[in-house]
Amino acid sequence: MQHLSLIGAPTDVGASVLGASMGPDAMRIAGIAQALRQRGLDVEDRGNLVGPANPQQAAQGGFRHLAEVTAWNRLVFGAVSAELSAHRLPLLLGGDHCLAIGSISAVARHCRQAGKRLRVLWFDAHADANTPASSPSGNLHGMPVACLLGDGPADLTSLAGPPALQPGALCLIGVRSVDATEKRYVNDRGIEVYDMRSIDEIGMRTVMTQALQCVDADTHLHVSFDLDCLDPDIAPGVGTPVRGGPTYREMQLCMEMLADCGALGSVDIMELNPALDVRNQSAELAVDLLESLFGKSTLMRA
Ligand code: 4U7
Ligand code: MN
Ligand code: MN
Ligand code: MN
Repeated sequence: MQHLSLIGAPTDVGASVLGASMGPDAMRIAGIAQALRQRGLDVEDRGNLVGPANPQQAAQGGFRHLAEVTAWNRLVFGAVSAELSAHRLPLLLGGDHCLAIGSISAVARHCRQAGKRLRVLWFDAHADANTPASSPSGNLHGMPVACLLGDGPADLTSLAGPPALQPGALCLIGVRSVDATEKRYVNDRGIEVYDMRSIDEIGMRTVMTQALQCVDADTHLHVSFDLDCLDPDIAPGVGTPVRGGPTYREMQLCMEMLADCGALGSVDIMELNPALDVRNQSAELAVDLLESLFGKSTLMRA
């Protein structure tokens, strides 16, 4: 039996649009724990972390709310580390995407200790690869990729000691809104990217086959899922929607292929904003996709 722990991180300190702080409870209301238990998983809901409030201040020195973002990421780092040590799969319920710094830093340290190779698939409409120098907004939810690669404020880049990720460990999927400086950042480092054009051209099946090519029995696969990756027609409940994302069927296939690879070790499900949602449909979609990620398929397969 697979053991899974839900960790709620109810904050929007890394974003400018308020409301992602309500994401964890909206996913609970959509029945996340029950749905995963029905998949035969042992699910513990650890409740919500308690961190600093959103001070809603302007950027200082290139960042907004660096102290609060750091405090929240330390909490996430501790909570994710505890679950990994207990051999449980941490499922982080966001909260804005800056919190992936804490969760992936914890996963990276765990992989170093366990001698596992880390592979991170980052599903997002955005590249999240701004640095304080390049960020147009100062919002830290636009910087986690750079922070995890070691480019950002020391408080956030050194949570796990050395930088959490090497560029080759990372793969961005679903990208369609990238700032010019981010484009250069991602290309200069040779980061693997499947943007919407590549999904259009080669299809989600080939994208996922290639993205999972290096995954083997010694790999810990981390999925960091920003719900704005999905087309806003099906997932309107996000703070930074961008039209032209993957369809329901494309994302189902993607989740089923991830389930089949058998290497899933940790998950972030981020940026759900119930204040912008329509009758909780984006939360329900998130739960539906998670069911597929944890092995629900239409028919029995050999
Ligand atoms: B999310 C943005 F400028 N790039 O840095 C920025 F377009 O976690 C958006 O993917 C960031 O939702 C979006 O502020 C962050 C902007
Ligand atoms: Mn995004
Ligand atoms: Mn993001
Ligand atoms: Mn967003």
